[in-house]
Amino acid sequence: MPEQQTDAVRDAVDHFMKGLIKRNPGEPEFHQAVHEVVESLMPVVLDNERYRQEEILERMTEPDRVVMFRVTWEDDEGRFRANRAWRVQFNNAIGPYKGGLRFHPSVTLGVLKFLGFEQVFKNSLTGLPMGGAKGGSNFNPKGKSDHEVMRFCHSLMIELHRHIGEDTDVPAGDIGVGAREIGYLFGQYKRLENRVTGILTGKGLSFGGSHVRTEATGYGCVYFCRHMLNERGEELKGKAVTVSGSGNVAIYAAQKLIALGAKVLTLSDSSGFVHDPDGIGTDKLEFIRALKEERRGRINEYAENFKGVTFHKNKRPWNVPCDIAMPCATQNEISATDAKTLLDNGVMAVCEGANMPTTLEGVHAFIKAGILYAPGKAANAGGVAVSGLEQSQNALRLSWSAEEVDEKLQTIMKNIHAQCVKYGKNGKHINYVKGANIGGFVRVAEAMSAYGAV
Ligand code: NDP
Ligand code: 2IT
Repeated sequence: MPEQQTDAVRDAVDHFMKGLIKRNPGEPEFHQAVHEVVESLMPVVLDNERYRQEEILERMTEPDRVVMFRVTWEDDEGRFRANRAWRVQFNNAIGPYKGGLRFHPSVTLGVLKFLGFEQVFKNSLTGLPMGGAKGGSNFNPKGKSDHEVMRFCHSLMIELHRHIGEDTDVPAGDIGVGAREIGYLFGQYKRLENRVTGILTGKGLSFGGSHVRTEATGYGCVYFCRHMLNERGEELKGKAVTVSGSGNVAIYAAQKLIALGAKVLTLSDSSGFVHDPDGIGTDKLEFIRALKEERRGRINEYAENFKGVTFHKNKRPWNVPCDIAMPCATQNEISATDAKTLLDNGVMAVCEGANMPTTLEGVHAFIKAGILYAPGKAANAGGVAVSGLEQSQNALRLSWSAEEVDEKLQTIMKNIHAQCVKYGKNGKHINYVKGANIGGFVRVAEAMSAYGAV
């Protein structure tokens, strides 16, 4: 059974959270991300005089720097439009800032702070020299033409280029930012700085991108899931899996699940989910990949094109009975009720491709039930890990083969799993949340401590 929090730990967490909420009002996602981490770290900090004296938790929850700026661009009708953009440079104790850019109307400073904070721990877990950051804009790419997206990206980079650099801060993609956007952003940086250098990752293969970066988050998540199952003497083959999302992470998670013999029952987008009781096969997945990567369609077209498939409007896939759930869309997509439904239906593993897809109540329910539950900062670290490998290849001015990169990705996911086991094992049970949080924390804390009052 998972261990209980002592009264002293609970009081210290409550006290810490009161201060954090007061200092960061109106940022519920940031509060949630910090709360989950602090629950794991408080016993470690209470036990360590140096960490307390150096206010390590207080410093780690305060971003190093936040840049906020206006992005003005011209739409296809010649109207001027303005959006807000940010770069949250959270912590560079162990390497240059690293983390994606998100373009979505729901983007706020609080959302980017939660993502930047999570990124610090995730990047540390990879073992690579990467600090944590996140950025993005409330720009909505849906319904915009390629030219509009290009003008937006070019305008955004006119400001962002001053704040990034291969040894300073290296952005990448996230929701709404894929190969197309990275191309426009990189081209504008190159023009402004007259330097061709690895200042973004997720680049096209023809201009410094890495093999397997596109697939890395989804593949890495499945590799992590396989390690968790093996820990219990189980295997992926034959398991029924519900996947949410149908973007970069979901598609390549599904592809690897299918390749390893699992049955993928669902995919989703913001309009609802599709349920295919026969399992989504390689051909059917290719249909969805093309539909989504070319930004043409909505997920219900899948149900219209294949027999026996149902579309569930405005619903999430968590009431479909499964062995494994892999949320790969967005934050807080598994509510406390969804978590209960998954548990009632006998789910054995929940492996997060998305960042913070489970509410704190849901996280507590999974941990209490003792199922295999992998938080995003461990399970989805494959994406940023291959971004780190892209930086290495750029610095060396060479390119590794897909096989070489995939092998390195597999090793990194194995090491992250081992760290979760090292710090999260309690008898037969492994608390992957605690394991990931402490595993990610130690390196950053030691580096911050070494620098003195910085
Ligand atoms: P994409 O933009 O490629 O795809 C996002 C998917 O999630 C789409 O299917 C989208 O549906 C759906 N979605 C987005 N917002 C919502 C919402 N509010 N409600 C319901 N569905 C939604 O993004 P990614 O696949 O790159 O990212 C997915 C998740 O994985 C995010 O949490 C991201 O932070 C995380 N992640 C991404 C990494 C990467 O390398 N790309 C690395 C690690 C984590 P629709 O098309 O209708 O908007
Ligand atoms: O959340 C994430 O880890 C990402 N969006 C990828 C970040 C990166 O720099 O590749």
